[in-house]
Amino acid sequence: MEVIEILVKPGDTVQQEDSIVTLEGDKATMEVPTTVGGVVKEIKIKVGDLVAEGSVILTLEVEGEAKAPTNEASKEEAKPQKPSKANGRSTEASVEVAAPSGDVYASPGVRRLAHELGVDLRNVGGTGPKNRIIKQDVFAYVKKRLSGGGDGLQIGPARKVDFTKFGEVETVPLSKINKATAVNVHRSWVTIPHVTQFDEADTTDMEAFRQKNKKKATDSGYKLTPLVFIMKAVVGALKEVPRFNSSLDANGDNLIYKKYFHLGIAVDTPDGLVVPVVKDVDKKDIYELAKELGEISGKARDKKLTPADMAGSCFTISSLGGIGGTAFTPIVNAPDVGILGVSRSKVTPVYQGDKVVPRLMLPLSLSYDHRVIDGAAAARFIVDLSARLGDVKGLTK
Ligand code: CAO
Repeated sequence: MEVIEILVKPGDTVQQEDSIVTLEGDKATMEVPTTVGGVVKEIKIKVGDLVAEGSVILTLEVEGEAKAPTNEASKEEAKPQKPSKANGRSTEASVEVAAPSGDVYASPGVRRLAHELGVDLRNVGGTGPKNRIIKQDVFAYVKKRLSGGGDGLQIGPARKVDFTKFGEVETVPLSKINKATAVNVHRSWVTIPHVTQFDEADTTDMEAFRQKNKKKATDSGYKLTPLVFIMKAVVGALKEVPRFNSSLDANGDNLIYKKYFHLGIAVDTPDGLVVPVVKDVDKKDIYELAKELGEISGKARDKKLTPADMAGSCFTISSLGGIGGTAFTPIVNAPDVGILGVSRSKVTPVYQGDKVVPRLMLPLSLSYDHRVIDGAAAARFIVDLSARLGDVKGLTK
């Protein structure tokens, strides 16, 4: 902060809270008040000087014992200097007045009030002279917070637009499923800090196995798709990184680790997205899973899923691989803490040593709740998952 004006001179008498100097920082100009009254003895700075928090600005002769730091932002004790008995005062002392923190522009009284109320003044807008924060600003801030208002979540109402002004339209009511999805994804989106980690798994061997064995499934009336291999691989990764198989309790104080492996599977239906749950995936082989997946996705499309069919997921898979796309950022299906997005696999030239070979690479997008999962754990999870998808023997034994 640069000193741009000195408002007092030696010999002046100042009262507590009188401005003594004007400083200019990056964002604002601030008048620095003195926290004690007295007679200005010596000015320690000049216009153009750069000062930091705690720099001594001037010394004051004060009546009585100098005891407190003269500015709250300076945490150093002001030391009495050469007490004298001049002017008939019983005790006199000198104190140093120091520069405050440049972050906020507020008097010591306001800082004290904010401290007592637990308010971070950096979040409070100042309405006093030169944007100085005054007591009313602190009270207004507290009132707003108590009434549920927060700076970050203050979203204005949706704008009403008359689309017919621009062309022909058709209005169709949202389905119940659409509305329920909207509530759930919105809640997750605003309450969960999401991060998405990407990777690619080499599924060449897995696809060879699938092609060789898919007739076995179709003969029995169901389809063997990559998804069931992915489900098995996810269970392996959940066992390897158990934090992904947990949920935060309602208070956010505890993590609940699950010892079962139930996977939510996002299913696209004409009425919208539903997420039935395949239970105990660890105990079923790929053919059993393929059969069950066929049954629950059929039930979903026929609107026959019960609430019990959709309860109890540990982790969710959203597969868009049958449709296309290279990657996406799925929204965590709370109270799960992770969700795997699967996109369409593609034959890709891959270096193996010095050779470039065609490999079938499967894109994976892992979104997670960053309150629970650290980036390193997520990277470990996706690396483990990719390795499992590259080892078809491990998935089918
Ligand atoms: N890469 C390449 N091909 C893939 C693939 C992938 N990742 N995933 C599936 N395929 C293929 C399948 O093998 C199948 O081809 P074949 O018949 O030749 O074997 C074809 O694509 C269609 O598969 P599918 O979609 O019918 O079956 P599935 O087991 O992959 O998926 C289900 C089942 C229910 C998950 C899926 O039908 C569905 O609804 N997906 C949409 C989920 C969704 O909407 N997610 C978004 C939610 S918002 O996050």
